[in-house]
Amino acid sequence: MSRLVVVSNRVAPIHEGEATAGGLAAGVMDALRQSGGLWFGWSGRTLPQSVVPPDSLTPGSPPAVACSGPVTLYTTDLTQRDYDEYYKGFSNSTLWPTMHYQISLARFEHQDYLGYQRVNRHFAVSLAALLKEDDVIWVHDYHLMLLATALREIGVRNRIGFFLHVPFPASSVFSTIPVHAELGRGLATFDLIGFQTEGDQRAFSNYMREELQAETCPEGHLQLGHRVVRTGVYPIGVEADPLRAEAIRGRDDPAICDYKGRLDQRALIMSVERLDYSKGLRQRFSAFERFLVQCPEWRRQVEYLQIAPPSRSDVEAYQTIRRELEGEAGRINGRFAELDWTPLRYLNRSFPRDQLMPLYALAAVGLVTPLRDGMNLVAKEYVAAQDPEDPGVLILSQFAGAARELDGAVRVNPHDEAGMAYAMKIALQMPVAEKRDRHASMMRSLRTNSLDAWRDRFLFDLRLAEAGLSAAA
Ligand code: GDG
Repeated sequence: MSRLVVVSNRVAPIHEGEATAGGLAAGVMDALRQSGGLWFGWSGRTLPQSVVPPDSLTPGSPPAVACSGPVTLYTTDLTQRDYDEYYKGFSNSTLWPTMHYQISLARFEHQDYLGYQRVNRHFAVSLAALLKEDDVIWVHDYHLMLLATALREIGVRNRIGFFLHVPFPASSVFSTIPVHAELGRGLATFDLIGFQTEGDQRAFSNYMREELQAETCPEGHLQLGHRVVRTGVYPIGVEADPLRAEAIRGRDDPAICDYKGRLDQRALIMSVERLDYSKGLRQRFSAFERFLVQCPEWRRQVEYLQIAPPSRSDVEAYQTIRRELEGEAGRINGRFAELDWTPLRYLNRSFPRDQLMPLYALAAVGLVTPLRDGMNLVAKEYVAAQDPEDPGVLILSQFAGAARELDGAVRVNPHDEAGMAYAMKIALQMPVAEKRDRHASMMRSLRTNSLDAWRDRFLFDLRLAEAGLSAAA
């Protein structure tokens, strides 16, 4: 079997149990541990410009190596300028907001795009030095849309697949990016492009037809010039049984026992995510406030725990949302708290995974209400961690990719604060028999769309795809 080579912006922390607050790292590391292989990405270090050759291309420079069981990690450094232009600039200030329909937050600077092209080329050159002839290359996410083009330009002939973890937006939204056509053609250079949902796949096909004049071939693939562009839907999953086992093990953790004692029979509503404007925290805080106003009988009976580790904190939009949430949390607690009750516990830090799972299991309600989300692994982890005999209720945004599969969730529109407040009431009052039915149905879907299934189905299709050796027209 050919070796698997995974490429993503960052590689996960090497040691098991180290907190990673990102879905890609969690999913890819678990998937790679099973199959073994090589994982290449940025080390997280930035070097001052002065120690790096002028355009930061360092062909042949050996990247650092580390091993974690069957997974070998190779990393490369970036310069401060690479970081500012490629990562903070084009990836996280142009692409991320646009892919999540937040075009009013998107900023485009041509210089940033040049940095994005440069780092994609830098990744290609460093990676090429590590490749064997029959390696299968699996590239992850929006930071690396130009990587296949860059690899083909330097003569790499291996199969190259791409998986987009975030949504692919409507054509009219994606085309607001001034260089959208180069990105579209860059994506079309991969031998297989994987999406989280059929909606994302459809949006991409529409974009390719409307903006790049691609055509649909009789077999259903897209044709762009002479290239056949293959796409597929591969919803990322979780491994349910280990998560439940972790939830059970963690029940005896002193911190968890202590917290359970302090909850004192109150129902726990819980949310976890990176502090990101796409996750709908502001709307959720307002919905919780509405719930407390409209259901005074639940005051003192409930606590809302929001875990939100800071993310991308040097991007302005993230500083703004953080300030707003701190203000809102203080205001809501100021309005409703009693001497012996704080309604909203807002924690700006990450938790080790072995504490997160028992906390999920403790929560009567898992509140997952992103404005847009490629999939949302927290929703799936919450379901997996529950006791099947007495499960909690998942409240889930209709705009999370996971909503396609998790039909037992109470579905909400995250822009409808009154609707979310009502959903909290319904969830807290739900009879146990209904909770069990809903949970069982969601567990069936978790088992069908497991993490292993995600990896195996993508790689099966990629191995079948022919390596297209020319760049897209
Ligand atoms: C992207 C897409 C897609 C969070 N806080 C802590 C912590 N986490 C872990 C969660 C979960 C992961 O991070 C978050 O994954 P999500 O899927 O919810 O969201 P993104 O980070 O935005 O991920 C997303 C995903 O990629 C995979 O394709 O689903 O749509 O945006 O695993 O548990 N983990 C620990 N401490 C924390 O405080 N240990």
